[in-house]
Amino acid sequence: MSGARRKVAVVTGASSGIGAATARALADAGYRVVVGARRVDRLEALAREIGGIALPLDVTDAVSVTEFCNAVPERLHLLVNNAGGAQGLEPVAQAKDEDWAWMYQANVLGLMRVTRALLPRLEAGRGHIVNVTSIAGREVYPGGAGYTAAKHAAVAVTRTLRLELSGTPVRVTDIAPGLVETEFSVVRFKGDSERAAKVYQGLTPLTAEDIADCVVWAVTRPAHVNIDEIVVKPVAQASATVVARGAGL
Ligand code: 8X3
Repeated sequence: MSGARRKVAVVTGASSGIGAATARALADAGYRVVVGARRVDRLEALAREIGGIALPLDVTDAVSVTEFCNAVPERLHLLVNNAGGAQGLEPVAQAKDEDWAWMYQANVLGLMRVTRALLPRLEAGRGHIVNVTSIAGREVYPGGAGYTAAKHAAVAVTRTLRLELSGTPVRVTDIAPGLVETEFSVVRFKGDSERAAKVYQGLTPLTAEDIADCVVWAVTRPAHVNIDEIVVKPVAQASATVVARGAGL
């Protein structure tokens, strides 16, 4: 398809994991993809690979979001708010202000800022907003309060947006993954890859590509179909805390 006629997608947090896999899958599905993240070297390699556009983006920084959104092409059809993450697994009694502040910035304020800036273009393009939240937006677990509270907020923002966009053609989808093996836990445990690996031991976790599949499926339904939410977990995971490790699953 010629560049001019291809639909345009923005994917945030696209330098690795779910974001990068989603950018690849959308490019395969025919989208021209604008990828945003802090790690520009990785982003540029990805953009070269998929014939997309790499733009620096730190969703926790309002100025960076403005610069990013100003550089996004005027024609826009899809926004995938994927940037986010967890920091720490301390109980509330030992909660660290800086971890909580970062989680709210990355998972909630960042999502709001990018969405707010790109909404007029999405409305003009009869677009679609996909927010990658988490089962942590539906459940809680010990040590997870900062992250689960932020993801619950992201889910609330997503649901609110669907109400506010009623009567417009813009679709709003929430993709809520469980255990996906990416850099998520390495970031949560601040570089402790041994501790991070244990999170995925004794089961077959989801891959970033499994989530990208969900995104592509949701956005390729006919224009009158809104997939409100997809909750997706490994077969071995029944809930955030009930995980059948060592069951051969
Ligand atoms: C990640 C899922 O259960 O580790 O979003 O919080 S969980």
